Amino acid sequence: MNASTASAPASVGRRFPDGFHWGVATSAYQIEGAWNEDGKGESIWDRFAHTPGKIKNNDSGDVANDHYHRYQEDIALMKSIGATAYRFSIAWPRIFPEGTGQPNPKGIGFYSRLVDELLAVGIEPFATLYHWDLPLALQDRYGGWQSKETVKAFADYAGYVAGQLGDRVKHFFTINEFRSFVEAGYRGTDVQVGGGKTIRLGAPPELQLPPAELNQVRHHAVLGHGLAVQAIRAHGRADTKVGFAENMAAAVPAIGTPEYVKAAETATRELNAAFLTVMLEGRYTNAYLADAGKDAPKFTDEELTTIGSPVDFAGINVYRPNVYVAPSGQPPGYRTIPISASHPKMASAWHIFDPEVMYWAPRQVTSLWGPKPIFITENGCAAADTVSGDGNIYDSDRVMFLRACLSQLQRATSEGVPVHGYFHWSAQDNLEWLSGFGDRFGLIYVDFDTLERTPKLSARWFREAACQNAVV
Ligand code: GBH
Repeated sequence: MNASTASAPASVGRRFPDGFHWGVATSAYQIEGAWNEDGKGESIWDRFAHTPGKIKNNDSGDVANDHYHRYQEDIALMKSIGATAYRFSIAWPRIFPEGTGQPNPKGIGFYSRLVDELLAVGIEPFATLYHWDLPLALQDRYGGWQSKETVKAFADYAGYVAGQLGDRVKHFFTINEFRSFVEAGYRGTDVQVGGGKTIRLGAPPELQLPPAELNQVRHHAVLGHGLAVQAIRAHGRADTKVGFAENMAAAVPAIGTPEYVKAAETATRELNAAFLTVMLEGRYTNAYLADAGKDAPKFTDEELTTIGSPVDFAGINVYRPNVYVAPSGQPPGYRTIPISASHPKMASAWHIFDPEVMYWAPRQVTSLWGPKPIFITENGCAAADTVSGDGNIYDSDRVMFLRACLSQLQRATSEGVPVHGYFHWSAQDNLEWLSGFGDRFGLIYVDFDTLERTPKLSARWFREAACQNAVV
């Protein structure tokens, strides 16, 4: 090796396309606190968290990161770690405390100030309209997403927000993780964690619906998305862009040959039939309808057209492979391979580790549904972060995870897969739903006694990568 090669930056040749967004992501309930301030209504998560025993250590989002009061400090921190984009969510019950009716000016006022502050420091705002904190009134009155009343209320709320913020927010995500909130809230999800073991995830409203009713809730969720797309287009501006942020079930080919790759694409299309696939195709797959039989959702052609309303981009949250796939001569043309008991994992029980999913997931979205812009709306991991004697948090496992995942994402962009940005989950440690404050996902460490924030080693990595627009 000559001197000039030895001193060349390691990132040469591993760059992302020009204009790539380096973002961080959060959600309202997980960081804001101020759960009953400035006229905010109660959400299903407020009620759930206030019920003893539901969340680990009885933690709640009552105060959380107190971001509602510290948003300026938090934006300055994001800037300091190199973020050029920020994906936040809007708490529906701040805007419409009862889900419908008169908007609460103080609610929209908070997000308006947040957006102004982001733009002032040069961070591009990306807003998610639904990250699971449904107004409790809609749950109590209509059974939440079991009813089309909730679907309609969501579209009205989405249109209102687009009208208020559309002059400054150019990218809206309708709903975060259809698959997660529907399956955990209305079915009670079993997740494969390797070695044939499963864990059960839950969420409000904690229902275990029979198949026909469950399929109807799934249908209402994507219908809500479609109506919201239309409402956002009607009330936004000419340059408003809209899409979804879905936790797609990702099928990874066990071996990288054309037969396996094809089988994995087929699997991804079918495993996402009720959510991603119907939103991008405007139809349910034949296999989905045949499998559901008499329990298939009730729908009209017009509803399918609404669900398939053209989006400007596809947002995908990518954490883990859901299945490994091999080809099969029998329908459906693929078979799934069990995940080994000793498969590498990150700290969360569900978090099977395989960075290749960051290559296959966006590639499959492109090969199955054509070259539309893609955002990785979430990727990240929990880690056992501790503050060391010198005050630093050396999260070397998260750095490993980031470098591995972004190497695979860069592989995808270098082959022409149109990924326009990456949002790390999360900007800061926050309320990890049922796991409370124990599962830390942040680039920035939060001491939940003092609320002091400290960037971790991974934040340093992120800043370098963002600055060089490359894997470092
Ligand atoms: C995301 O999903 C959320 O959007 C975010 O709020 C959360 O804090 C973050 O991830 C970290 O957990 O998807 O089939 O592999 C949250 C919950 C949904 C992640 C279910 C684990 C396991 C089943 N998740 N998932 S699967």
